[in-house]
Amino acid sequence: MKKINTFTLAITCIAVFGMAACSSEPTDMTEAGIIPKPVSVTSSGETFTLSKHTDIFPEEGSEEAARIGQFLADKLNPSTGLGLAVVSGRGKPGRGDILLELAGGDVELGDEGYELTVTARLLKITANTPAGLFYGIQTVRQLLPARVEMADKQEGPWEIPTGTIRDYPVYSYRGAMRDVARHFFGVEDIKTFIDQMAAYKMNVLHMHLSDDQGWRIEIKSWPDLALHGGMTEVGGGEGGFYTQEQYKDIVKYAQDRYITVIPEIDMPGHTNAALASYPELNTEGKSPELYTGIKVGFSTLNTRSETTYKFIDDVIGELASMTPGAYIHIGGDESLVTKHDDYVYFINRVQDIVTAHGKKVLGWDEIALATLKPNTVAQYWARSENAIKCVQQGARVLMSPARFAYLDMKYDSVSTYGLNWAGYIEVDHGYSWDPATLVPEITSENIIGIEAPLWSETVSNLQEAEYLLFPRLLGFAEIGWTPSAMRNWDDYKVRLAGQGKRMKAMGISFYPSTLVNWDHQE
Ligand code: TNX
Repeated sequence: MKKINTFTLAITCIAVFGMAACSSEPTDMTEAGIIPKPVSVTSSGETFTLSKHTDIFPEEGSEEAARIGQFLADKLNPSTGLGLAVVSGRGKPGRGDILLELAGGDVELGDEGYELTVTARLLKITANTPAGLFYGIQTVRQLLPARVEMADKQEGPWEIPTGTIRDYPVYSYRGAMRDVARHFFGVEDIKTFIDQMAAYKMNVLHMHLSDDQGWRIEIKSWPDLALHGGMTEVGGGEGGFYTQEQYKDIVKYAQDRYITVIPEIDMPGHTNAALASYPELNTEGKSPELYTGIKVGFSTLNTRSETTYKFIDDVIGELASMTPGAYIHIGGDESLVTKHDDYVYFINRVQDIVTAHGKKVLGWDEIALATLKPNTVAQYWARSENAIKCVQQGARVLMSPARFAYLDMKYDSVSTYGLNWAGYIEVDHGYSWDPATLVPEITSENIIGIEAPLWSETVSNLQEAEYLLFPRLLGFAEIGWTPSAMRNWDDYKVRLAGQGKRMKAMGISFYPSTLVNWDHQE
């Protein structure tokens, strides 16, 4: 029945207006299938159309709004071919234009929210902050046909259903982690991922920069960390590292997309690459060989040597100077060969070092064994008793429960890549949990947000990584953004199906879970 109606409509359209004016695109904004699901969507049943006359008007006097306007133009121009331009400070928006307004004062929208008002005449995004405008733009992308995401020119029309969206996130920390230590991923791969995160309104990229198998960031005062410690990876490949210039480029690229990079140096365990590079960091004063296997828990820095703390002070100092964000991640997981007292002493001293460099500490949940500073955050991955201990000390928690949020777990027993020590995580399982109720003792006031880590023991290139990342990342983005009362799998799986053609258009090699009725048609 629906098909016949659409067909009849199309015929009528062609007869009355000619092809260009008509299409079967939905004009109901509530059916756009946006991920993360917005807080409220009200449809008004008309259509706004982008044309070659469309201009983008950013808030006058705001360079950042102008930059966001340009970001939108650069996203839409290749596929639409419309040559949208940003027209700072000239004239008034007219029919078919886009307005980016920094208003302030709408308390409900907060620091990251936006209101999108689309009429047949005008598309307007209002926000208190540039970040809010940026997220509004990501929503606009999803209101356009999926082919807008293609890199080359596509056929129009470029229509958007009219209505109003008011939208803001539940959590201020919506993160993903990339392990570039087990297998190295170059700058371009990471930038691609940053763009993908931004499309789904995620705002923190945690970079796991060192582990037993590799040290991936140039440290000028200890050059062999990268030069020697970075020269291999799991399986014995050539590894690699980021020069400080390259790392700063990643940080800036992320910052331009409202994503904060949090660097992690994992210690005192997971340090074989550092130990192999400098004998004086070892308890025995002797360096081990580089390591290319995937065992964990066998290495430790010498926690009772001042050389170790000089080393950490130098490393954290160089990292802090390249880190605009508030946090440095100190790892702290699986230090199985570090004695308990040594571990506690070490974590306490490293917290002081990080604080002295003006940053706050993030660490895996084991750090709860130490005396946490009030602004330290523990990342819950394995043991709820650790996370509870952290909350009891007045610190807060970042939720990354391995059995739901680990992107390196296989989807099922026949998955091509991944591990399964925390179980299989099919797309529905990864989506269907609530950070605020998972551990009864940890409530939303204790939680800064959610992060989904991708450990890279089993993946060594972009396509392999994307197989594990997508489509699950979209679910984690939604858990971080959308109120849990508005989320359920049956509704989500239909929206996710619609994202299939978008991910395809963006060039993402996602895992086509059979739980989702993928909609590849455009
Ligand atoms: C546990 S999660 C680890 C990592 C491994 C991961 C593999 C965590 C803090 N430690 O070293 O890569 O499992 O899933």
